[in-house]
Amino acid sequence: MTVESAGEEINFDGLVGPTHNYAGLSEGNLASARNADTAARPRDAALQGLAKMQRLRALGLAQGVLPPHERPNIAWLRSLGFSGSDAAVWEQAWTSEPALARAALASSAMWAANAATVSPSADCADGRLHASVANLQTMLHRILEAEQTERTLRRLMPDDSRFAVHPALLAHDTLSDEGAANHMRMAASAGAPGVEIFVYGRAAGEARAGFPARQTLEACHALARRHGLASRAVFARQKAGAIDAGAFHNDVVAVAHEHVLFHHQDAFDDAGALYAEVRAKAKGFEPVFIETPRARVGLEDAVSSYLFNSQLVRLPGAKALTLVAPTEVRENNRTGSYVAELIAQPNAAVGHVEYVEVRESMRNGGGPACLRLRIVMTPAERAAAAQGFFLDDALAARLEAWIAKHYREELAPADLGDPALVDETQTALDELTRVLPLGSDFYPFQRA
Ligand code: SUG
Repeated sequence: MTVESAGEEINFDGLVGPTHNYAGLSEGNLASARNADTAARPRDAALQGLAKMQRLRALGLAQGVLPPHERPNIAWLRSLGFSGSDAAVWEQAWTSEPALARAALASSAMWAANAATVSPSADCADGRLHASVANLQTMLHRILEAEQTERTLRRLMPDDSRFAVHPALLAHDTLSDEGAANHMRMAASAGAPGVEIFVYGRAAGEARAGFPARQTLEACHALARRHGLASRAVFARQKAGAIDAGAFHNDVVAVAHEHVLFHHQDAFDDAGALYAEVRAKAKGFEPVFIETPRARVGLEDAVSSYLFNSQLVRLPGAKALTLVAPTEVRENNRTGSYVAELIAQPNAAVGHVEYVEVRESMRNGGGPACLRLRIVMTPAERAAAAQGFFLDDALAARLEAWIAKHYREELAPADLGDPALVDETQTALDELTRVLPLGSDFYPFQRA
């Protein structure tokens, strides 16, 4: 193995927060709308996420974990004029401004694919690993994540000589950015220099009917410039019909790893042009494009099963890639049989499937791939990163005990305004700052 190909992809999953609930906040996300105002199970949700992380570790992959954010977001509610004790702030907000209160409660930071866009050092002009926090400006509840996410990534990657953590782009419609959910990378191996594909739904100023297009071309350009990608960057437009069918992020209809891009026929406006540009820029590998025909799997089945929101990974020593798919794919006859056929082909690029259960997250439109942020690190970068974010059995056991101790079994719509939630979640998060290397001033309530 050459030095430059020694990098390893590490999945950093967002830990589901104690206020996981279904508030129907995301227009264009069909699962979020369908399950609005139903009861959520925060403890199960967090345990399902942790079990998925442990499963990938058991398969031989490196795994990290990112902390939930403080919710309800009391500091933000105070900035809107609510006052008194934290519990009083929450109670007043819930009764007088339910739309704002719901945004302040969302546990959406769990979908770490939206935390940032990450370029491995092998791709970046200055030889550092670059990460740009996403502004998530399309949805009110998500725009609140950027500041805390930046804090997290700086804790994880503290050494400026190796890591460049960029703050979010200005939160404006022109620079709308949803992070790695609209970014794919192809390379001979995870650590080798690659081609980075930025997928956008619209250019700034373009009028669009239908569901919101959350990523602009201008944001993609800015990220590629900041990261110093030069000619490694490729820009592809998402098909409007995919967005309107519920693919609010590209990772609902496409996923790439190493030399393989697996996507739905209706994912991109011009798949042919994308293939040609990737082929022209690919160094040291022959790209493999697996396009799923709409006649075989319609967009509706792709979106409801989350077939493409799978993780594509290479297990140690494996010749072919493995698809880590949600169990909903197996439960749908069309997607289940399609995957069975795909992996049975001779010399299949994707040769194995592992089904994982993340049902609570799926009910809000977050599959296995939404829950993770991929960061390729060289051995030296990994050594320079904060070690306490890497999952091992001891940390998993501590997190499991922490979840069991602090998380409610159920959060029904009628429970959400409960002022006791504030103290409960702050106590839990305060304890978490001693389980993960966050420090005693990580959360806003700790600094108040
Ligand atoms: O932004 N759902 C998230 C799901 C994000 C999935 N991420 C990726 N595709 N990478 C969203 O729409 C729903 C919250 C609610 O309705 O309670 C929500 O925010």
